[in-house]
Amino acid sequence: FHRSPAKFQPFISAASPGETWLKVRPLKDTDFDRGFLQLLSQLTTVGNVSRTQFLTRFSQMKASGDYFVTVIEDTRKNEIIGAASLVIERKFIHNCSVRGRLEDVVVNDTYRGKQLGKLIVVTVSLLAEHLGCYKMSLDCKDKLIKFYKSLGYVLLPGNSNSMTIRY
Ligand code: 16G
Repeated sequence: FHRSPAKFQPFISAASPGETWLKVRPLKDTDFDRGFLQLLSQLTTVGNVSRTQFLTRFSQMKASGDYFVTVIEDTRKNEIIGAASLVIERKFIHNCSVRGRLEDVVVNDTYRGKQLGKLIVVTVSLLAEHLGCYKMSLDCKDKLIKFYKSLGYVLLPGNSNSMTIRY
């Protein structure tokens, strides 16, 4: 009886991401030199962000205490190959609760098939839960709905239409 090997993906976690040379960890200053911004440019426009601009923005994020940027590093190549951010939004509602937003999820497209997208989204989602978020939300392209559904995210028809105004 032949079964697809894809159904028998090994168990992976942030502590054990499937390959000894992959590391899941928080973003750090030196990731500017590990291609962090080049990775983000696989998601959308990054622009010409200088080292100083990167460091200033990152230190603002850290000072606020509400940004948790998680990355996957390929330690063989000294390169960032995956990233996802949790942004905490403070509320009055739900007993002054906090809401999580999953942002800027990207995995280098040459690392497909290693379940790294799942790994980084699950890692950041667990972090949101751990930090007391009452819900976690995201915006994504149509083609990624299936992926996020497989990780437990749901579309709420009629209830939570995402709307945008661009400047
Ligand atoms: C996607 C991202 C969002 C990112 C945006 C950039 C996820 C879950 N969603 O919606 O975080 O900021 O793309 O696209 O990663 P934009 O440049 O059109 O705003």
